[in-house]
Amino acid sequence: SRRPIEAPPNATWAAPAKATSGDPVADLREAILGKLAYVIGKTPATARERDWFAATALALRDRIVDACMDSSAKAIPHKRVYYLSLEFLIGRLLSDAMNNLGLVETTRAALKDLGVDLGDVEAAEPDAALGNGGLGRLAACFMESMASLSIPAIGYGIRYDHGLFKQSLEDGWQKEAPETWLAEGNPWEFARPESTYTIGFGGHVTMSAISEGVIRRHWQPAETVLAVAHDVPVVGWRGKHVNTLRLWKAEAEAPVELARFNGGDHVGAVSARARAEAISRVLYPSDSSDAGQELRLRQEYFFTSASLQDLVRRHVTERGDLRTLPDHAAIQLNDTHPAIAVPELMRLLLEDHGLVWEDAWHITTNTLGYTNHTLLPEALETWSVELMERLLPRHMQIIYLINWMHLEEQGRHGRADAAHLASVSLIDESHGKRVRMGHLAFHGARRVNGVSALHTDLMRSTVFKDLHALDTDKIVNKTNGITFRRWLHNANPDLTRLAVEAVGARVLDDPEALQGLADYAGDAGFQARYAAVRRSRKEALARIVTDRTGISIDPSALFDVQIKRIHEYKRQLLNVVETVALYQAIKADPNRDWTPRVKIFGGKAAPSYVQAKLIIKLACDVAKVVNDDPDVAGRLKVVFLPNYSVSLAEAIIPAADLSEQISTAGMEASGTGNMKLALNGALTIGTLDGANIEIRDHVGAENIFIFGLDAAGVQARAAEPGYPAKAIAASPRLAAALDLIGSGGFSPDDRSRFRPLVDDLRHNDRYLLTVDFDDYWRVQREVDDAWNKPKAWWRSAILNTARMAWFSSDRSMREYAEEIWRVRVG
Ligand code: B1H
Repeated sequence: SRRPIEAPPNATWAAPAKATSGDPVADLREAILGKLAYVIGKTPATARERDWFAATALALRDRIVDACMDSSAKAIPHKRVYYLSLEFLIGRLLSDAMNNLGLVETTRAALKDLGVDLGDVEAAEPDAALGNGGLGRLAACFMESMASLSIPAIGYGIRYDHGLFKQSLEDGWQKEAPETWLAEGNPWEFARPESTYTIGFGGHVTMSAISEGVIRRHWQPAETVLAVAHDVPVVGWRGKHVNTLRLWKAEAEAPVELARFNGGDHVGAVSARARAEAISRVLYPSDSSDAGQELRLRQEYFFTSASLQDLVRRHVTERGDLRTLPDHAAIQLNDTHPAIAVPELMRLLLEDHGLVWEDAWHITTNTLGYTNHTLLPEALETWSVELMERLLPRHMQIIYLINWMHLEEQGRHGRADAAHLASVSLIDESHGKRVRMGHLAFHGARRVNGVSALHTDLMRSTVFKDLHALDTDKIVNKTNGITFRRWLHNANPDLTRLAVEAVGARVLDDPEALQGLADYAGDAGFQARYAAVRRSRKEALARIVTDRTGISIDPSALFDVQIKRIHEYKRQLLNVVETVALYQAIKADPNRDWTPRVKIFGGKAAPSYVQAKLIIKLACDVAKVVNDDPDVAGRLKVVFLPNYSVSLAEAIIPAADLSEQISTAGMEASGTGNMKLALNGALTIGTLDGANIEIRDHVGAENIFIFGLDAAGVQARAAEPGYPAKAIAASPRLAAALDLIGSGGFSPDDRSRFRPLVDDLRHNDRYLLTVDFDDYWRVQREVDDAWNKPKAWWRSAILNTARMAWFSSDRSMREYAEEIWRVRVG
């Protein structure tokens, strides 16, 4: 059933450049065999699935290179987008590459000739998990969309040896193990040692007078590290355009200090190497929280400096004069992680290229764009001035100078009052001196964007209020999107085939064609086929669940899914408490016609996030009790699927009936899982937060389940003292569920285990779980009733698929291209 969709044949599309036999299957088969023998060094008899994967990837990479040579043979593009991101959560690339090259069926047949199953080969590809969650996955979707829209772009990031940790559950407790995606190499990448840059750290700044009154400053770093480029080609839809994801690997200038080695210090001789290579060793596993350590700042500066040096060099080679950089380059900062780009670009222009300050500042502020992804105070990056002075002394000087001019400017506009200056200053002096990276990026960028309409409004009215007032055109909204090639065509080929049959193959090129499905929403025959697709995906997921957890689930039950990083603001705990209340209700009234449900959770907690790990443990402990209780058998099951990842998401999303998007209003900047689930026809139960609001506007209020306080309501209620106690007192159902959890009802081996969670809800409840609980319960029961009216349910599901077209990341990228980057599409 993973028979993907082949787009209509196109004569010039993905044709191999080399001499061919005229039989595409035979050509690809021979190419794969050639890679297996001459690159991998194996025969079909000795090859493992992983070897077949590598051989297949290498054969397809050749086709991408052919397409690439075609597109780069074209003239130098007028303008390029440079997307700087500390994270690219790519997942697997094989099905993306095959699908975009139109070679899914060809590859399947070629492998079949060799006695190999394509599905097994796909499963042998490790996920490239170079990101934590939504922010990193967004960068991956944007890269795919830019390639598909033929927007010339280079993504810049870090080639982490170890991506996001592997999660296992030991008796319900999260355990982390290192992720090792590169253990057997990466067949997609090209190492480019000729593109290596030197990155400095520490040291001091010297001055020289170049003429009377003109002083130049020069940074003399104490330590240098090399950044070596590794390129992964990103092929767009129908193989028409190929972009590059350039990931930097850190290497030492001298791999061994021979003098030390010869002196007998064999370990010390390689210690500088270990220190250098540590920079690209491992992804920080924090999502929506500030990592804060020195190594993190080293990572941020390392990849930002390498990327800017690379693009400046390219510009000088192609155009000669750096003054035209804004005409030919748009640099997008994915959150503040690359915000050091502001002083670094200034430094390169001033020191390496001899420009004067005014020109350098003009170039910088007309080239950079900054995307904000969160307003949570604990996630807003700041770096202590002390650390910055030690690690990046020249940058700290430049930041001080930028800030001095910025604050002077306020004075000229009659805004020299201390409160205003403190609010717009790039330096926070309220608890030690710290550089506000959000303010720095804001001030250094031509455009600043939020990632959903609500989030952008909140940027204007809260964190960036005073900066916004200085230039009300600077903040723009760019609601997130997802690439339909991965999240519909590849993840759900059966649903895609159904859509193609209903509205035509045009839907593969233009998601707006999905709107045509609305005509079939009430059609009994179409509903039956749509439901059958869902059923088959649920059966497949049920097998995965049994495989990985030993729990058996019934595919005819409602699959209620919450998959995302574990975070208090995302309120997995609200879902678990509701599960407990439902469990109690079923036990109290077992003969009612309860709607059978399977609650499915997936997600990782940051390793140091104690509360989040306890929430996972609670979900697992509740699962154990509920799944073993014959009183609720056939009506309620609870599953926590370990090691949630992009590839697991691809299996879960097509099988979901209900999508949980229940964050405290105002706290989830956008969400993108919400879009993937709704596109695949899961109905959303959610708050008026992030992009949920726009999803409601598109799918229609009658096709989504909205509950709880809105962002304004949250602000107002959070200001009322004692709100949790009041809410609990007003809700016997909530009180009973909390009592059972808090008294050890799910942890007989340690009755006080969950007291910290329950006590926090009773006395603190920063995320207003207690306040939203009753409304959540009420709407969940509406979901139960709706599930029992299948005609209306499937109508809503089909309308969700039909009306999610706008959430394609192609739309997002077109908007960025027009309004931020001013670059031509196509
Ligand atoms: C998002 C992050 C994030 N917002 C810090 N912020 C990180 C912050 O390693 N760190 O320190 C890592 C990630 N991630 C997410 O971005 C938002 O929470 C989502 O709502 C949004 O959909 C996504 C993409 O815009």
